[in-house]
Amino acid sequence: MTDMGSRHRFTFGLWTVGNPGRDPFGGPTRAPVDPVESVAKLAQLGAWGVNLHDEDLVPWGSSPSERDRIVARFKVALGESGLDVGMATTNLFAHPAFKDGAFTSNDRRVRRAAIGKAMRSIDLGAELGAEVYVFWGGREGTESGVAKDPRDALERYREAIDVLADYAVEQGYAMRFAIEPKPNEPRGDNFLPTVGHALHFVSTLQRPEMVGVNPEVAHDTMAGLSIHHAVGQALWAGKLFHIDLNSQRIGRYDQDYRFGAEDLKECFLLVRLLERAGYAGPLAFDAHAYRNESAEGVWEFARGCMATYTALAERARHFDALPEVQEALAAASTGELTVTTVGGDGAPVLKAEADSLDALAERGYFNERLDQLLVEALMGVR
Ligand code: GLT
Ligand code: MN
Ligand code: MN
Repeated sequence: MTDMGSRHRFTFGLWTVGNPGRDPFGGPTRAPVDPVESVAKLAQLGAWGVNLHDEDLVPWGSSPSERDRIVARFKVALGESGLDVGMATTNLFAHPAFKDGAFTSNDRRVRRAAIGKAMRSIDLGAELGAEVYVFWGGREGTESGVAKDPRDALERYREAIDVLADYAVEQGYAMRFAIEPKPNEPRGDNFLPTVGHALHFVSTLQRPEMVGVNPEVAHDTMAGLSIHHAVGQALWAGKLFHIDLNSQRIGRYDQDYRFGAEDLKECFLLVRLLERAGYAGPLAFDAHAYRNESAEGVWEFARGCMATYTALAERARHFDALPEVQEALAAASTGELTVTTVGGDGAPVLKAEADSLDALAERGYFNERLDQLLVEALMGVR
């Protein structure tokens, strides 16, 4: 925990440490937390910054003067604590008008109001210095698939992001956008359910260079997918602009547990990948404390997220420095995957090499040894 916060830019959403423990079966179990208190507490714990929805800071229905007073007070808190704002986003899911979607609502008036709300929120993000602006399509989706042709919905989604990207550029804001995929919840089926869907969507935009993705561990895990592979593809595409870290069991509701609370092996692979890739963007914890925790447990949760990431980064460095791991990686031919396959050879040469398949089938890849080394390094017994 010694270098916590010095090298890694850890951030927490105001909605994460401020989560009052409400769930579909019961009301809050914790009192609301003042964002100013969250900022002070997170700074003490070694975080680098905070993230927010418009409504996490400025309650819906506030007058313009109340808004200005709240934002001014929050800026003072940021200044005093030394925390930055990593990412900002718009709440396009809580208001009942968004029950059929925001950018993809069938009602054109709702779509226009949603774009207007996002514009106001982008102004707030810019005022607070957010470097990334996230779009999580909370209510963009369906329960009854017959009600929306997905092609029309995606066209309207694309139109909204194009308009908002133009808006941000016209205002001279430096922020980049990141699309956050999720397979389901709160809708029966969400649009842009996976990192792959989002990456393709970005390639259809008018300003594709300005828009990347914000993968979340829990969201790919809900669908039974590998977050390690999803983030790998986002990095490979040059599109990892932001990341939401937490934990989740496959096939459950959106659990948003403390990072590392589940599937430590996948967390290890993810952290090792981020560290080796030199990812320098914010490391956002989008999770919350268990519902049975009191206020004190919230800060234990926050400390745990950062401690686990830091420890996994250390374990990853340790793992790669072990001579037996280097030997096992060589035995698995891991490095050979970086060598170009064809290397200028023509079709006759490649066709002739098809005859070598029977002989090639005999080799082993020694993955058992390699994977056991990973498990032992992770357990700290090696
Ligand atoms: C909400 C959601 C998250 C998103 C947040 C941004 S809000 O908590 O479950 O995954 O990142 O809108
Ligand atoms: Mn998230
Ligand atoms: Mn989530």
